[in-house]
Amino acid sequence: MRDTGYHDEDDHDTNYNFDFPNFVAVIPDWPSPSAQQFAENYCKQALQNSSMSAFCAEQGNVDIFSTLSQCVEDIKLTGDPDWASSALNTMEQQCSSAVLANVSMFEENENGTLTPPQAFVQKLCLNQCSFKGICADGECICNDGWIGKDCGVVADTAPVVWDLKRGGLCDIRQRPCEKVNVFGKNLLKSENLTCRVAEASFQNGQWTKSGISFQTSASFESFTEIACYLPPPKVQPNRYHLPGDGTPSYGLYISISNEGVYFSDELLLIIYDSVCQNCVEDSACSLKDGSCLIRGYCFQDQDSNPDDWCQQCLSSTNTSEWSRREVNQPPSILSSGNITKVQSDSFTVMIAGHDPEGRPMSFSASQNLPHGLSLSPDGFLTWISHGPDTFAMDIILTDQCGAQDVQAFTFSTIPCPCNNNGVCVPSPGMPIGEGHYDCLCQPGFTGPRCDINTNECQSSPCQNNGTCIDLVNSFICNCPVGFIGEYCATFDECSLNPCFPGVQCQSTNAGHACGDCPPGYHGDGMTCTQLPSSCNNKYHQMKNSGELATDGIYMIDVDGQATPVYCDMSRDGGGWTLIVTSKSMAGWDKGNVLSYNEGTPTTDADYSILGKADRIKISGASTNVVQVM
Ligand SMILES: [Ca+2]
Ligand SMILES: [Ca+2]
Repeated sequence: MRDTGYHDEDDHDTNYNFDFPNFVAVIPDWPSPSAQQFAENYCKQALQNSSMSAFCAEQGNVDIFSTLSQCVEDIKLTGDPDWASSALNTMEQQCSSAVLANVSMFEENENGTLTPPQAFVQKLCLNQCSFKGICADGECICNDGWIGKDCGVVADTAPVVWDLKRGGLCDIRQRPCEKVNVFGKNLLKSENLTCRVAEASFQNGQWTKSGISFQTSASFESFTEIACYLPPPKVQPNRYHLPGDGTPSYGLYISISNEGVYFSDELLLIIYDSVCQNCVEDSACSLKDGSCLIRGYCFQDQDSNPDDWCQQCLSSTNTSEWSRREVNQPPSILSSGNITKVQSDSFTVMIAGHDPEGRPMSFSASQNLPHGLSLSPDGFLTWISHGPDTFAMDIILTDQCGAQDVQAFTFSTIPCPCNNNGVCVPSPGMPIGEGHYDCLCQPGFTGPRCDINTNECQSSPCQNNGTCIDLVNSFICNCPVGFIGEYCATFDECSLNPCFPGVQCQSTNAGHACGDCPPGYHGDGMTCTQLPSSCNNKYHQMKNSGELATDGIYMIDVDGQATPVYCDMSRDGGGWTLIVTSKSMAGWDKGNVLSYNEGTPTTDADYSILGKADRIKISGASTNVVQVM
């Protein structure tokens, strides 16, 4: 199977334009009267031999005499009796068209379908069997010595060839050169149609077969044209990168055979690369001016070495080897040589470069870079925060062919311009490495450089005429008398002096809380009353204030401590302080006899404040301080 992508077709050729004004048709005379007589006899004989002519004459739809005169005229013009078939074919085509157009002549077959008349169909034979056979049921039966579908080929003879298409030259730049058409005669549409190919090289002034012959497939194009399929061409311009040498041009001897036995003469096909080869039929190919032939591959002047752009074909210098590229512009570094940052910053900046020819480039530094600075070959320069503060070096940009640009670079560190511990951050949208920084301020500061203390009193946060004092990221309210709280929002109940004089007042969300009453006083802090020092004192206080003193528990002051005691206010004039009650013998011991159940004075159960008796007695202002029941 052939590759369907094959395009070695005629449409690759430029059209040939006839030069009409200079074209003059020449109609020849008969060379002799006998030649005219021969032609007339030949054409009559051809008409008689034609299986169709009698049938068509009967139908009356063709002019047999006109066909005869056209036949004679063709032979006169060409001088070749083979042209008799042209007039006969024309006549038969007219006859066929007329018969096939006249449905009334059609016959019904066994399937009931109308078909052209059998008498007509049986007389249709290719090329009138070349007058070398008879037509039977549409097939030629050839005379002895003639073969082929139209009996047009002499049996057991080789085809005769006279030319290859395009003069036997195939330029690999124009077409794939995988096919060549051979012109000739005695060509047979045979299953065994074969081409034979043998490589040739130009030696000792002529093309000589240099390889073995082998057969390739062929296709029948017409009775005068055969297409031969060729092995893959050795001229392959795009394989320079592969090992081994290439082939700029070579020859192929081509011959054809109808049946694979009798081969025609050989015709030479030259396949070549027109980039560096001048080839003409049958001569050696020569090197074109302005080209190079390197390792067997063709290159034009200025062409680059596919493996190394820095080399090119300079035919004026060397046509067989690469020359160093004539013109190579150096690249240039486009970035500024000053790179600046604050100490704390780290960044990667791309150094821009340009090569006029757009060839690959690489960046390098003129010296070893200190820790913290790095430069990649594609121009990415990284400088990290703990790198050097200042540094200077040359940066070199080298193109593929070694041409260079050198630029001095200085790296410098600037102080961070942010005040009050503001943090430097790169300014968004600004080029990196040019010292553009914004400040990220600590809370409480603002301004481009964080030098403005934000006024937190701006919103007048203090209520009730409190005075706001601005601090860093905060404020204090100095509250007027009567108000407390962060915002002076709470009324200060203590300002109304709700507590007993000398008792501490504590403002709370719920109101206020008073502290303990002073020593010698008893109460909740708001109200404190001075305690008597004995029941006797209490008796007289009550008596003096007109109160009725009854027996019961009262608070008295013992050594500055409020202490509950039982006072007998009725017996023997009243004002007796109960010291001991003993109802049982159990429970008493040496340890508790001085103070037994002293918090719960009672006359009904065991109780003792003997340990305090002396002090109560001393403080008692008058008599009857101790009663033991
Ligand atoms: Ca360059
Ligand atoms: Ca502030």
